Amino acid sequence: MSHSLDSEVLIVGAGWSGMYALHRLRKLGLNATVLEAAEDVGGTWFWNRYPGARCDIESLHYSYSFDEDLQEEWTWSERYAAQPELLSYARHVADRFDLRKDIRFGVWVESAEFDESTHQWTLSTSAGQTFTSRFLIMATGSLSAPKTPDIPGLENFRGEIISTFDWPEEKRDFSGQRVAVIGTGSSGIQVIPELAKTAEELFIFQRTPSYSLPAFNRPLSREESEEFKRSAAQIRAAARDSLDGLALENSGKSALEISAEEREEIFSAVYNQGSPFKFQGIFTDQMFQEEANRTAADFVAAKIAERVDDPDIARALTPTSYPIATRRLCIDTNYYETYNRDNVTLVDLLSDPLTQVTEQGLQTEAGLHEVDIIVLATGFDAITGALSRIDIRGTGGRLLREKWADKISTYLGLMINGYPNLFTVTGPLSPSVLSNMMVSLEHHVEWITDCIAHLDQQGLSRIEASAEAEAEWGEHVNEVAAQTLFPQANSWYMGANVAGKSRQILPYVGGVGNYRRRTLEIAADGYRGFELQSQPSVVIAN
Ligand code: FAD
Ligand code: N01
Repeated sequence: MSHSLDSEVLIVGAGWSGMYALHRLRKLGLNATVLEAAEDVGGTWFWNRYPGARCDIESLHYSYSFDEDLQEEWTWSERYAAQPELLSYARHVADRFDLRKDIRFGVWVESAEFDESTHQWTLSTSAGQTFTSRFLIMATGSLSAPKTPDIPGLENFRGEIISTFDWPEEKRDFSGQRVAVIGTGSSGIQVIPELAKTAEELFIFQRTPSYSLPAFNRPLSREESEEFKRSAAQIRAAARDSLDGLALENSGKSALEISAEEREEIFSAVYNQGSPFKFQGIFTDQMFQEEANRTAADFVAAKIAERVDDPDIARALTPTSYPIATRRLCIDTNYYETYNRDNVTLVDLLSDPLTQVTEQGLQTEAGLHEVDIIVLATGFDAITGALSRIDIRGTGGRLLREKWADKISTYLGLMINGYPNLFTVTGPLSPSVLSNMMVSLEHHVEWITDCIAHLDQQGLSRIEASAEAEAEWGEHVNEVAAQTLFPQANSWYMGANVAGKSRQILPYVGGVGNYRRRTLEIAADGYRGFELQSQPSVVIAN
């Protein structure tokens, strides 16, 4: 029996992951099509256009490494690039590798169904189109499904509601406006100082405070860029072999086995470099030992107190309910200083809870805050949300979100038992968001595309993670996390920010280098833990 297919491989998403997957599949001689909801490439950097949006990993490192010419010809203007520059880079990559001709934009994938008799996936879109392929790569992003905040009465608000995730494309002027921001995670922390510059009044509704370090962002000099490019091969290799996809030094010391003076000196030096990843790992025991972690938390708390004039506001801005960096350590430009402005008010929802949104504004127990605009910086259904909101049906027609209702499980964050031929880029239980994503997603794309090419060469066309391998990987992920402080926080890393979601560690904390070696060994060992089969004959349609 033969079947007609639209593509050998369908890729959902045209962010960094989907773009690179398309490029690499073409190089391997495979036919691929990308389906993307947005009207252009860029993913995260297409959608999150709010003022102040920047990367928190230095641009030089947060860029593709797979093509030396691309690396050579692109020059970043700032240490931490802003969203417009990151989007220009994505567009440049799309043009340079002529990617757009195989990307269908404005296509929202609603469902995906595996046919056991043909070993094919069929995708349906919101416009009623269907696409068929042998392999499906979900490059749908870890932070691309915005959370619907559970705020009573939001629908009654008469003014405008803007989300940081889907910021309007046209430039907005907030002068003369009373603006509320709900949420003080990384997005809130970046947008708040920008809005404060022009808004007549800015009210910040904070439930859980974040720890944030100053970015010390600055223009990048030509010399720095050239120096990076000269050493790029070594830097990139070290990053791939590192804990977090960044070739960062740590002190090699325990925070508790040195004098308070020496500890302070080391913290100060790293703090002044403006690198949150470096700060959180500067001492070997910081993420493992509460007392060691507290030394870092105390150091940052003292900095918050220095940056904020009013001690009561500083206190309210200082986290107390979780170890530092077990929720994302943020990076900012003038965030805490913004609270010293006359037009800015912090509303601490822990002491003055939000009761409802009314037509005029936000009602807390203490009173009504009348505003013209509400900015939602309320976060994402992270890591699994982009997959769970699609009706993905695997063997036996089982919906993926149902499989994941009680426990989120994958094998290596690359494949899921019951969902043959479906690969996830930076999927749950892989290092993903706890790393330089560029390093992690390049590795996943290379692993996945090599796997597809291998199956092709061997005349195989069905691959599925075994239930045993998936269970063992899940146990390993939890065991490694249990040695750290991460499980102590109600974070999105733990799935704790979405009601009803399984509470478990979602990124793999065992390190990028270790993880990479393990996945490569598994592939070299004949894809250990995966079941491979041959298939019915398939004809590719033109
Ligand atoms: P995405 O960029 O999220 O792209 C996924 C794409 O899939 C999107 O374009 C989306 O429209 C599309 N898609 C999803 N579902 C569907 C569907 N059903 N149908 C059709 N299309 C669909 N990481 C870092 O390492 N460093 C940083 O500095 C950093 N900064 C960040 C800043 C912000 C504001 C955010 C939100 C995230 C940041 N991240 C950062 C994480 C960031 O998401 C990744 O670095 C990276 O951009 C992920 O690329 P991706 O291609 O895997 O996913
Ligand atoms: O989302 P978040 P984000 N009522 O989940 C609050 C990356 N990123 O978009 O924790 C009141 O961190 C919520 O409070 P609480 C980065 O990986 C990077 O800011 O639920 N408040 C929290 O304060 C980051 O970690 C950058 O108590 C409500 C906030 O909303 C990830 O994306 C920039 C609420 C959400 O914070 C997500 O960051 C931006 C409610 N009902 C994003 N619901 C860089 O710097 C939620 N909140 C590179």
